[in-house]
Amino acid sequence: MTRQIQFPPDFLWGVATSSYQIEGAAGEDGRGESIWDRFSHTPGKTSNGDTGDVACDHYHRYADDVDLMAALGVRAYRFSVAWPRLYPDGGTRLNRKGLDFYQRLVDRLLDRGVAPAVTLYHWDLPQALQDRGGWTNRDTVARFTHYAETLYHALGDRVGLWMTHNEPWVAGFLGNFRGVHAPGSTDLQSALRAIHHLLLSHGEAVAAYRASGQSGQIGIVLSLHPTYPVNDTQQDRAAAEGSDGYTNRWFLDPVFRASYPTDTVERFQRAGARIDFVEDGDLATMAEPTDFLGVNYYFPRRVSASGSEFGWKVKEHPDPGVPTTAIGWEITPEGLTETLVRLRADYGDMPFYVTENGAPFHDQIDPDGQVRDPARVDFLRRHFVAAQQAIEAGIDLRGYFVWSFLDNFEWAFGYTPRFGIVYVDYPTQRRIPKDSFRFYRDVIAANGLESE
Ligand code: IFM
Repeated sequence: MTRQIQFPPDFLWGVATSSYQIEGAAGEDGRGESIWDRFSHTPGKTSNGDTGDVACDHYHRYADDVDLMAALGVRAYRFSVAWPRLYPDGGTRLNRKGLDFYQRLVDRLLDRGVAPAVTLYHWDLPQALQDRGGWTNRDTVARFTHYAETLYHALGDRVGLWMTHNEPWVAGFLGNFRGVHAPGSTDLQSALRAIHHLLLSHGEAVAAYRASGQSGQIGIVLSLHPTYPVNDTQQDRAAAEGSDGYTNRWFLDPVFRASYPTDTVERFQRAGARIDFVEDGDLATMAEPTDFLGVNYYFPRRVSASGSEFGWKVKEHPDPGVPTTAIGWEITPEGLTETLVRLRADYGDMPFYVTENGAPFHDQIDPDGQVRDPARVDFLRRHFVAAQQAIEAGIDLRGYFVWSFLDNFEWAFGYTPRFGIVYVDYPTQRRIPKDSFRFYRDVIAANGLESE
């Protein structure tokens, strides 16, 4: 039996991207080098040696891209600003041409009836700052606040939705501990220090937004994963709790409780780390009140006890028969509902946005020129239903941003995984809306969908 499900009348349907993944124009108009330029140009760091030098050439094609968003009917577009376009050497010398690009983009969006939603940091730190220690250097916090203030001043009259950081777990742990993202270091102590400064800069940037007198909303975006024990044993349940501390609570607790989770602190200390970077007042700053939480949801983690560094092991491959995306991520829409319900239970009632959700599949152009992506349509349909179930459970979910508008540079995976609802033919830069684009357009137009 099917039934029509509806979303609240002012639900903010959107799409999301980030600067380094789509803009290209890496050396244009005075843009400085970012840590992702350096990392992707280092042999062996990305699939096929792919870089963001050209990406989707959005820097030049933004006007047409915005027109396509308007045709989709989205009410908002979440994009990030490339810090090294504004401050090429990471200091205080503003590169006007870099800022002008975002002025043009915001104007175009508003002209086409799409609300801009700005992420301040989606991982492209100026390399000049990395040369001075990057996020492990406390001074980067002040540099970030200054950069944020420039944007509030320049765009604050037209941008009503701001996000300080995107997924500090990825920037912090994948970039500084696992070494698979920029800047590529592999030291737990550096990662914890970097994360502390990322979260501190979040709090400082929120305070600076309030001080700017702007009346929009500001929050942070976290990548959150429900963690399940592989077996229902005491050991695996403890392992899942440990992994939850590492993945989720290490970020949620500082932002919403002004503390680091004690059990996770102890685990990191047992692995040799020192929590010696917290200064007086830091925890209060990190918990500066925000207007919403942005949730990026992709997949759950299944965890078992092991003798590894922290005492747990995340299952790398789902069991045979469990549906996955093209890069092996388990597809579990109910994990989204569960995440939102858990957040309210543990951190209180607050407005939420799903700031990213989407999936990579092996898309191709059919002989008739169309791109058919039924797996993505099904993925989105089931996750929209999961979001609506959260709303039915009383969660204050305000909007949903599909990742991603365009196929783009998927970091260490390069261009092979395609996440877009618009196919990008990289040799020609032609945009081809996929079936999922039309499906999403219809959902937005109806402000709902049919569910089984
Ligand atoms: O492409 C990334 C994005 O930059 C951050 N969130 C997850 C996406 C898919 O991996």
